[in-house]
Amino acid sequence: MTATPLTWTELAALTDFHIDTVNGPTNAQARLRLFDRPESEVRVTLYRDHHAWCPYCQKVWLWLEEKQIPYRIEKVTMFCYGEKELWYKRKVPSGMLPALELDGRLITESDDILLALERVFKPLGWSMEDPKVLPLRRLERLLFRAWCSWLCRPARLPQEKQFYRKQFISVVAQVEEALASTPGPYFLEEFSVVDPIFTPYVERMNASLFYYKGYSLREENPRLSAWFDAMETRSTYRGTQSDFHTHAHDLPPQMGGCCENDEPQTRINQERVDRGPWFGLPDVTYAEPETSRAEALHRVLKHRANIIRVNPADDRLFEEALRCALTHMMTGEVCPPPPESDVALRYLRDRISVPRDMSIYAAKRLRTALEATAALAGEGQGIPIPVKHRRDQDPANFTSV
Ligand SMILES: N[C@@H](CCC(=O)N[C@@H](CS)C(=O)NCC(=O)O)C(=O)O
Repeated sequence: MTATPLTWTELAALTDFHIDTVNGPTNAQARLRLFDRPESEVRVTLYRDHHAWCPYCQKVWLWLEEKQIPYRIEKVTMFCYGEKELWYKRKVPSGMLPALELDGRLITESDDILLALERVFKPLGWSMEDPKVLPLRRLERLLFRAWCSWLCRPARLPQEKQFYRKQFISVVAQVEEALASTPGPYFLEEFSVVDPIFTPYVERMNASLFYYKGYSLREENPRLSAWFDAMETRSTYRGTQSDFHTHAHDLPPQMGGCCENDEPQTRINQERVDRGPWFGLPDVTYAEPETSRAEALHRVLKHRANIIRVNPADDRLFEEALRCALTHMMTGEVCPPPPESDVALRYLRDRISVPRDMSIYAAKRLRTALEATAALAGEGQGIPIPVKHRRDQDPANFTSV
């Protein structure tokens, strides 16, 4: 059945999605986290990036959420997507993130931040300096360097290509061994600081190697797979978790470029991450929450004026096309968009950022609806996503209006 697009008022009536950003589950929108304690108990301010792309910020963010330490969040722009705020450059002249204030004392460097936090609020399981933790921290850095080499170093000779791949896989084997050495799914006997230390880059490795190398870290390594599954049982991780599309396109400017190989599997994976279907990708395995469509709709409604304004298409054309996509997402009915709105719909499809905008399943629902609706208008793709910078994601366009 084909439908005419619902009005904004009719759409708004289809969602009652709400989360308590302050006391509810971990979420990317919060500016204050209290965990049901009085605001007077806040001793910590975390400075992290607007888009939740910075891996070192994610590590500290997860630690604070796991320990339920009341804290404030101040968001800062990364060089790759906009102008660094002057007030932040005065505080941290290098502009580097994360930074944290603890009782008014400024600390930079994520490891120093965690050390300072655990001195005041007690360790998360084991101390960063515990003899059990130190070798695992070194292993994480070893894995990080092997990943950087494989992902970012242009390999021309066939031996070079194999060398970086093999080097990475041999470090992954050590990670598998470390995970196998304890009875549970985590790095130590229980969930601990080691898990947030591994999380940010292992998540980015899973996404980037799938997209640029045709290699599925999560599916090819049983212990890491069980570790990801265990992490996904935690609302803290779910609140910070990103998806393949976001990382595949946020990493190139941050890493100085990502080198894709010419394996057929890489092409297949790229097609899937960019054009769907997004359900079933190994970026998430927990069951989809019933609220994912309502969440996606709620988030679009909140930012709809800016979403329409920043889209390169004519505002009226895109406004109607967007209502068609949302109508389809909420009712399942086919809702043909205006002619020539395919490019505009795909422009938005390619710029949903997880978890900044919405959670992973909400984003899959929205991408799916945008693509299905765009396909009714044509095959035009959106303006390509830049690889040297992401100024197309400048938060100034969303915070100043
Ligand atoms: N060793 C530092 C590394 C921090 C770092 O590299 N931060 C990057 C983001 S991931 C940064 O702030 N770059 C400046 C920018 O992108 O604006 C730490 O552990 O905190």
